[in-house]
Amino acid sequence: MSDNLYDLFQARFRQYRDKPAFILTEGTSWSYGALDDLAARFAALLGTHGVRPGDRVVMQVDKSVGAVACYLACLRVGAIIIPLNTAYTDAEVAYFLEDAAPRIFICRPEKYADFQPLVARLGVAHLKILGPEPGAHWWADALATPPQERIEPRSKDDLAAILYTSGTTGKPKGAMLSHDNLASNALTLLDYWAFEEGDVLLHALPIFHVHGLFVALHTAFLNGSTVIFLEKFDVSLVRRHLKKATILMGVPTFYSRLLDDPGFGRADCEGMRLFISGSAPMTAQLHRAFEERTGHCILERYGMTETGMITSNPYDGARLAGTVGYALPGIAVRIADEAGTLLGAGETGVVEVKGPNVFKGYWRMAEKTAEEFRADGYFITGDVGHLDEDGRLTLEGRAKDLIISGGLNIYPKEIEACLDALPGVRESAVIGLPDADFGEAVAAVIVPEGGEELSEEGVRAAVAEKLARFKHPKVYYFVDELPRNSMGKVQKNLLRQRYGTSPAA
Ligand code: MCA
Ligand code: AMP
Repeated sequence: MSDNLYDLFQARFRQYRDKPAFILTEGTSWSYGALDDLAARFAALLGTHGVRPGDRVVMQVDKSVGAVACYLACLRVGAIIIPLNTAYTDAEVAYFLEDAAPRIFICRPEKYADFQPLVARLGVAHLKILGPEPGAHWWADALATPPQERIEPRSKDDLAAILYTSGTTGKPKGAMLSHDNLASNALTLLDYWAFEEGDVLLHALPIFHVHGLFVALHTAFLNGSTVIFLEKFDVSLVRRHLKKATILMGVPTFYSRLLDDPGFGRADCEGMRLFISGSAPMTAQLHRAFEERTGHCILERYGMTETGMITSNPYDGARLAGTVGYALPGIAVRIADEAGTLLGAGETGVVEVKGPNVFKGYWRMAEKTAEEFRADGYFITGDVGHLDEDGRLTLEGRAKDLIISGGLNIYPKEIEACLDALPGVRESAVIGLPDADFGEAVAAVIVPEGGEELSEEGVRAAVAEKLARFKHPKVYYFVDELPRNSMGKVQKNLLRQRYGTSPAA
């Protein structure tokens, strides 16, 4: 018996052959049968390009049905998909290609020429182009290739995907996710969130992260649900399509932006069954304001790239603002102090998790992997919180130096390394400041070299070459020195206090 995740999908795709899998904004639709066929054609194409089970396929492309089909094709042939954020700069992409050593890199049409020399230098066998339209490049090649029906047998622990997450060291780590990691989490959520016949998912998330690619699409596929597939989140687009949907999954910024539109309200949500939020903390205030305006109580859940979804508020039962609910069935959650001593109900510590959802380690980083697991197999999340007597989890902060902006993780260390390398910068500290739209916004505090004239414009331009736009500091402060404790460690809490209420932030 094979444990290939695609076998699970295909059973549903065949059952719902003629039903729309995707409806695009301009009205085009793709049936489940057509999606299965397209995935089989891309699978054949991967095969003719020498992709074998275990090979990596890196993809940095815009959101499209073709991109989803490429992902599904990788599952079919047992290749490991590595989706990359389209915001990553060429310098960032170079790191991922070098680390992942893929057989194929699939890029956007406009980036082909830029990537050719890089791919040649790194020895990546093929550079392919995938645009959002079916008629060209790799997508057209797939349509011209006879489908390959075979689905490569996989065992539970075989890898399906590697998703890069940055780290406190500043060096991105590839979280290795197996077929069973993905399948077990999707089946659990399908049941826990009570997916039902007739559910329609409004999909406005990017498809290069766990939230948009796995949580949202996998549950929809396993339910045979139609997905209204938006290019990106946009308030008016969402409002236009919400009336035809029953489920929306989003980051808190989606919900605060909807509320910022005074016209948004109950009438938009008439057919809706469920609003789900995650990837970043949702304030209790936002949760309540949404319920007051729409009559819908958002279901908040908590997860990580390394683990998929860990806890969720209940579908039936109290969805409490400011809490992330209970450990999902089959998943164990506990709280421990930094030394690993277990803490009791009500005591605050680091969240640890164990279960079939937990990843297989970081790609080619055995030491780093070992550091983040306890001897009894629990993964140390780095999130700080407490459990109630009845097992409900409330998150209170993070032990890791991490900023979450609009649902995207940003590690200060990576930006500090970039700033510190600039001429004229003696040192820097990067912090997250409260932001009404993104939850947190990146701020950089820079100490220039003595006597140097440092222009903010120059620093911004230099950063733009190296780092993806969402990581760019929204605000810069230039100071003579950074506050340090007696151990010499920069006191970021003091910086957050000092600048947290600044009008510039
Ligand atoms: C865009 N910008 C951002 C962000 N997004 N800056 C900081 N944080 C961001 N998240 C930049 C843009 O480059 C632009 O820069 C400026 O901010 C304003 O862009 P805007 O048009 O407002 O942004 P947008 O294109 O509307 O995007 C905002 C967004 C998007 C819709 C919130 O970031 C988004 O879809 N976020 C979801 C991310 C996600 O899927 N996270 C799940 C991770 P400039 O003005 O300089 O041009 S998975 C996960 O966390 C775990 C598993 C979990 O639990 O789910
Ligand atoms: P990522 O590495 O992108 O998978 O982000 C995972 C991190 O997002 C977690 O470690 C948490 O810090 C955060 N996160 C996810 N969901 C929630 C939530 N509902 N509330 C607070 N933080 C969350």
